[in-house]
Amino acid sequence: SNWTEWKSYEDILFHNSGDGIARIAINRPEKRNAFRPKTVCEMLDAFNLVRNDEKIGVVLLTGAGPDKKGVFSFCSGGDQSIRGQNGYEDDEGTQRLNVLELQRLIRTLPKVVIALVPGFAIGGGQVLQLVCDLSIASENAIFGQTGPRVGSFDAGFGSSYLARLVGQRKAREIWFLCRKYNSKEALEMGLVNAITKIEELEAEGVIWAREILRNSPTAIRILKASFNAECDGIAGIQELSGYTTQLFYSTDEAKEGRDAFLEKRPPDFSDYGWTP
Ligand code: 2NE
Repeated sequence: SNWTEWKSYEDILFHNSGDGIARIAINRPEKRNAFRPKTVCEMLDAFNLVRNDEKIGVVLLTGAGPDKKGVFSFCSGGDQSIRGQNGYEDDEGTQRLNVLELQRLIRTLPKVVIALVPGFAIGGGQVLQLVCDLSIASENAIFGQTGPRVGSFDAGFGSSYLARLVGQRKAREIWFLCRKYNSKEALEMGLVNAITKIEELEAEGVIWAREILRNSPTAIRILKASFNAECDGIAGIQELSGYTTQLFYSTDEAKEGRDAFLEKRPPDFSDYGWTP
């Protein structure tokens, strides 16, 4: 792809392919792409720009690299060096756990988010790849949770949604033992969709993105909402039902209701049947 920089940030790279794909890369390779509140704020900003751009249908979320030693990472979770009493400390001294907002934004984004995992996906970084719609890993990728070892946990999507993907037994193993898993194991347990050579990871992501972009945006958007609805309770149903409201607004039947109100007359729905 012919990537051009969309917006310049400190902790992330943000590019646009010009043909429907955005690329967001966490860019702290010397810290295995651990995130601090600023990193997350920048990702929230980039994802919001993507959300509002009608030309973008697919986002590739990845980790920049390698570091000076040649090690690639997707993300190693929260930056433990700035972890405080109530979260992760930002430059103003406020403690935040804003990665939870990012998880929700990725899930409710009405576009497809593909994680490209070029190396470590650990802790909150594993959860970020988990909440993406699809995930492609390089052969060297390593997955795992560390919470119970470092005094943390993600009992939201990080556990419940993990269990939906890999089953209750495996999810409990992953969290209780804090082991690491290679990409083959991740594929076998349903944590990722595919494995590629690291040199081909981005190209493979672009191939998947282009295949998706050939399809109907509305169909994909509603399917994503329906996959979410099954897990996300009333918030999930709200997302799905909101899209049906949008579609309904385009019908003459719905327009009759609006027009009758504006014209201060009773609505006449007699032209519209009770479809079987
Ligand atoms: C990722 C892993 C397994 C890589 O191991 P290795 O041996 O390849 O690298 P190393 O030497 O551990 O790390 C390289 C540099 O990156 C820093 C390290 O401190 C080290 O720095 P220097 O010694 O070179 O100065 N680094 C790596 N991960 C970091 C992190 N998360 N925060 C700050 N610095 C980090 C290995 O590095 C590892 O296990 N990392 C920690 C993984 C972890 O425990 N993450 C936090 C889980 S909790 C969480 O993410 C979370 C949550 O549970 C709930 C809500 C929100 C977040």
